[in-house]
Amino acid sequence: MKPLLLTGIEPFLEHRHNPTEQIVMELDEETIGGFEIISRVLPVDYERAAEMLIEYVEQCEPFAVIMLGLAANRTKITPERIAINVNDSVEDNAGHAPEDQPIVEGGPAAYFSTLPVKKMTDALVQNGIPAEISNTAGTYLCNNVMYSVLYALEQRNLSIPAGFVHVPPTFEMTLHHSAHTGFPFTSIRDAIKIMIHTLSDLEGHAHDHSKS
Ligand code: PCA
Repeated sequence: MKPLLLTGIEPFLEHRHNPTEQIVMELDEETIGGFEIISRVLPVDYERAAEMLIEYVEQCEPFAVIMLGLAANRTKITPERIAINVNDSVEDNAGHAPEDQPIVEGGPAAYFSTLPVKKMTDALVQNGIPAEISNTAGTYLCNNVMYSVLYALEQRNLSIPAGFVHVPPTFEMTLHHSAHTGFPFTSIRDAIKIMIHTLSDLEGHAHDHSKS
């Protein structure tokens, strides 16, 4: 079966939970849309996250990579269209707070997601889940890992679809942040499954021996 690498991220800043961590662990080793889900959780650490992610890609040679992260101020599921070559943020969990730093010195200004973001968004809306494409993944860790993996895939000449999806906070999280709007956890999890299904009819991959 075709492996699909699904990553979540650990809690950060004032957030005591990161729903993406629980979602990916719940979906680990499940079969969804003909894919075997391989889940990993990334640290909120500029020096380790991208490196770990690229290592996971090399280890499991996935058909596709879907990275998930929390965007606490968003009210929809937002597949990211683009990642930019900048780290500029508040502190990560290790205390790094980069200002205006390139992720890759001399690297391209940006990479487009190679996931079918429009199709994913449309599928969510058709299933009654609020979703829209986002045109900025920010300049914090999520943008960093998305840019880094797309750069690494290009360097290695690998045409593995990869991209990032930000999810809104859950109901439970909004108990502590009344300004935010929460999503039921199960709806976020369903949304991830729906998006994975949209990858089923993408071109076969070298590691897919089950299809001609
Ligand atoms: N969201 C943050 C970092 C970790 C996460 O889940 C971001 O959007 O960069």
